[in-house]
Amino acid sequence: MIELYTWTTPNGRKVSILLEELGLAYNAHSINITKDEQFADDFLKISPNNKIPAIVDTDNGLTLMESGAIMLYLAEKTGKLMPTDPAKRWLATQWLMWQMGGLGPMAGQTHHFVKYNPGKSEYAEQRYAGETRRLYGVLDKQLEHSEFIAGEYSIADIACWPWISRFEWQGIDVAEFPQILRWYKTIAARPAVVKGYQVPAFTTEIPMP
Ligand SMILES: N[C@@H](CCC(=O)N[C@@H](CS)C(=O)NCC(=O)O)C(=O)O
Repeated sequence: MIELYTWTTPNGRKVSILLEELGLAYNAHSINITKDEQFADDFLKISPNNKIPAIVDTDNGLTLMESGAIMLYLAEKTGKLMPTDPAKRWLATQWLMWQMGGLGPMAGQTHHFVKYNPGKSEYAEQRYAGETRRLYGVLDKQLEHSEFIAGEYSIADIACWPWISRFEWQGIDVAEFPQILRWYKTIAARPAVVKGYQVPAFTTEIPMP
């Protein structure tokens, strides 16, 4: 059984969507980061960086933070959603790292400055919104050649998709990125994505461009 500690954010949804796709049994525990629950002592034992998501695998007692590490772990545990062909496997790993080091942090800063603190720093708003837009262009180009990011549907897609689902917060018109639009809608229609999006609580329907 997987104990998932999460909140309704892109990083949290990456893991709940993956768990739904894998069909693994799990319990979702709310860590409400708007009420500082991520700083509670009990949670820090699981997630020393005081951020969601984190998991405990009760099959073996393993505790993990960092969504990218959690995704790799769950894919390896089940042998699913990570290509077995070495070249494709590394392609999926490359794009997972691209999400972890690029799309997630840049889009996250765009949310911070553009959505939640508009007018505080014009430089930061332009810097992060511009970088997020550039990353959309990079992803759109990758999707020109294949249906999914690494050819077949994988954890790379599941890592990126919840960040793209915040396109409204990022001031992005997804129609400007036709390959992302196609890819986004295909993934949004998957039953596991529809279900995993609403963990640990219903917020809104999946935004549709
Ligand atoms: N690199 C981490 C980032 C996790 C992260 O930034 N989580 C946010 C929510 S999406 C959080 O818990 N924020 C609470 C805080 O910063 O205090 C991961 O991918 O798991």
